[in-house]
Amino acid sequence: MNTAKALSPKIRMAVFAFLFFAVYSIVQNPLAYKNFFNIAPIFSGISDNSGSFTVEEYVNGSWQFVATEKFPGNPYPEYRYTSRSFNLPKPADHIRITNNGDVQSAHLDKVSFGEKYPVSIRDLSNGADLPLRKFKNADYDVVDAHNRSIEFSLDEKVSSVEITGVAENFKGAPYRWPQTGYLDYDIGSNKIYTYDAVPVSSHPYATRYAYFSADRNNLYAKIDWTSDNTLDRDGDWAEIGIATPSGLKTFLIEKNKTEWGKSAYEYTSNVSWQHKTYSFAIPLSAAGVRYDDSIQVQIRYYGTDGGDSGGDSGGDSGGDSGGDSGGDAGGDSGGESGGDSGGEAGGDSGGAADGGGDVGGEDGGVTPSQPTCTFTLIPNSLPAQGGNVAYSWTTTGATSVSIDNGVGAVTLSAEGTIFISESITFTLTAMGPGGEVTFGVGYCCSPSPDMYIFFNSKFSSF
Ligand SMILES: [Ca+2]
Ligand SMILES: [Ca+2]
Repeated sequence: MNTAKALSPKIRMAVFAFLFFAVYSIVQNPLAYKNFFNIAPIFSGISDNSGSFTVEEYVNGSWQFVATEKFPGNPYPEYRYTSRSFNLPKPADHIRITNNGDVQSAHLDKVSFGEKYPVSIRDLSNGADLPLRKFKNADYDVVDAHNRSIEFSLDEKVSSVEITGVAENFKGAPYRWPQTGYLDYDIGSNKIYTYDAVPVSSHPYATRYAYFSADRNNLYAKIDWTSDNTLDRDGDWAEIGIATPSGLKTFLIEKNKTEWGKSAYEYTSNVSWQHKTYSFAIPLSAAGVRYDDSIQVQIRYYGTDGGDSGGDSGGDSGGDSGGDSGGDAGGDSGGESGGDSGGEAGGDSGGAADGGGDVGGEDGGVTPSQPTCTFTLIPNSLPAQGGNVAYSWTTTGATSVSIDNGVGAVTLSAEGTIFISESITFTLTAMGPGGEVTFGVGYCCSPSPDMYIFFNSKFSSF
């Protein structure tokens, strides 16, 4: 089984399910524990965290193999990507660089040919011409190269190519801003918040900004997530949680959830590279708050740009903003695919479980509520040799809960501990009258030396 397959969303969810099952099983039946570890090696391929690019050149009427090399990500504060030079056996004016999907993510930052520049760069997977400027500098302004062949055409022959990029599996957990507690906001004021957590994934480190404002109808928030320089087709999302007397209300934006705003992949004045932004417009009535109220807010973010939730939290810089946070929603989200399982889970804190959180707030009245699933794994990272993990899951609106890959039904909620010693993901599906939700989470990607919690689905409980 190749790594890409092992890490496809379905499989990740499936593995996640295993974890829960395993934990549950240990409590209920020691034999199941054995079964769990009999299954676990299926996913051992995940531990090889870096993927490769293959270079080919067009000579004598056909494509000729030049080399295949790994392009691992580097730890902060190093430059996050890898640079490699390749000599072409024969001078050529067409060069092709391919990632074969051997990992979850691959990006190219710079491709150069000595002093010569390509006249066109084409993504052969869809025939699209790619912007030449993105390849000129190693500046984190990147193009998605995952499972793609990209062809570089020059108007004269060259004898070498230098590639700067990264191919790797996802790492890191969703960010929580602030790490604990809330941001304080007076509805109607213009306020800027900043956040400075270092990505665990190989995304560039940069201060993130959130601009809050409001009018009599809506709360506006533009989140400038400067560190997410990747336009990932699946999995990028941002969520705002507002503390209210009746509990935390959450508002999620991702590809198929645009009720509360839109995402964009754009340039802003805060960093030089293209990156993700999210523009929220949340009706005050939907949040159950009023103009002039003082509220408390949290922000969640995941964009394959993932954090170590044990890290530092962002500060509340509290400046007055110019109020540009209005509804200037960008429009990249049309290019992102769904992968929306609707699942919810608690995050990095033990008390996160709050299965009742309703993301949408679109109460249909007569139709039963979609089930929700909340679960927690603690801690957020494990040493390479593994460690004990506390798990728990709860569901609401579910009449049955199952874990796939032949595991079958489990209880509607459970908790316990389990020893994890390798990268693994678990998937749980909760079914009820209102539908079904699936959620996956696990530990993944242990290049050196730790494993980090990996989520393949958003969670809406704070
Ligand atoms: Ca670049
Ligand atoms: Ca991203």
